[in-house]
Amino acid sequence: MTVKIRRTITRALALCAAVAASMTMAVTPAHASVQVTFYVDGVNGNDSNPGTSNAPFRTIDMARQQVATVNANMTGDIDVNIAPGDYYLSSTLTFGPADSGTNGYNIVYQSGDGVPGSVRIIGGSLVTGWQTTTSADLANDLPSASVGHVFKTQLPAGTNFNTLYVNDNRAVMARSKNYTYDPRFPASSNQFLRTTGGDTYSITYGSDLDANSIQGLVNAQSRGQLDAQFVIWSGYATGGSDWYQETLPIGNVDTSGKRLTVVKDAQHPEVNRTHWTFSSDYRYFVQGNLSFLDAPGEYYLNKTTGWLYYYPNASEINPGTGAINVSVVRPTMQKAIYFKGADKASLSAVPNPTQQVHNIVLNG
Ligand SMILES: [Ca+2]
Repeated sequence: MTVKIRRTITRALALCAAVAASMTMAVTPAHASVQVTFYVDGVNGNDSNPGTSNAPFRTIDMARQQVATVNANMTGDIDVNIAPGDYYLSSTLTFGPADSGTNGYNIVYQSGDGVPGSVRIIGGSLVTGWQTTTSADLANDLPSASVGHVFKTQLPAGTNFNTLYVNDNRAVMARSKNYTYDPRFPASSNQFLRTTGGDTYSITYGSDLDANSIQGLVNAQSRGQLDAQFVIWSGYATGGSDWYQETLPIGNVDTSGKRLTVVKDAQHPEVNRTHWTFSSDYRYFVQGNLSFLDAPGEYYLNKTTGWLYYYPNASEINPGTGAINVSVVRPTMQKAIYFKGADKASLSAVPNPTQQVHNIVLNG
């Protein structure tokens, strides 16, 4: 029966379902009597509702708050049935000691339909408002061949994230050379550039870094919007050590010396200082500049202006309207769910169980 149900869920959810199923087996005790059940429905609910099946809450956090008003002396489990769907959090869902079960009973947060993976709690927000790029974007260093193919949308200025999810997969930060994937050699088959020299804080580039990419870096620097990085296989200069890679923010572009220098902190010279001294023939690529955005699957976020650019694959375009047709999620927090007990009085103090988080079950 379980297998049959799972076939109805999408491939993207399969991993979540598998993880949730294993969690369920590991942590769910024999179900005790139920003291009360609250209901959450992210579409039809309202946080001013009482949280009944006919009048559910909208958010999981409101259910958490209500649970904390009735869990002081529990007479059975408290269930929170969450309707299937995506729950985009506006802030980290945090459980403290006061959210714990008491008298040995559990607070059980579970998918309302009992199908593992049908409820997805997402620490990000949907990106909408896409528009096509035009020749006007050439002034922002969009490559001319990408005009019209790349879409863009305005996020709040100062928005800062380092990964983007498109249809549940991580998109590629715009880079040069372009990303290629070979399952036989997932790291070493990537296209790369080669350094011509360097030291512990910088590398020098050769003619394999194209003029358009260099110009894009220079322009970003002159605008005060340089947020690119170089990613370097720093273990050995030639071959080997594909597992050893560093991503270093570029603080200065010097075209006369053909040098990319990392962001340095005078008070903390260890920051961004590589473990090895760079020299010639190190493999690397650069990422994080609009001038690098020339391949489907790449994105670029200008962290100063908040403009986000994405180059969709052909399958991500509505053939009838030409509009972009993807689910894009940007991370908005580092932690989606957080179980936070009180700090101990000192490192050697014995933990106080009443100040720990306990008897909370996430089921499915
Ligand atoms: Ca590229």
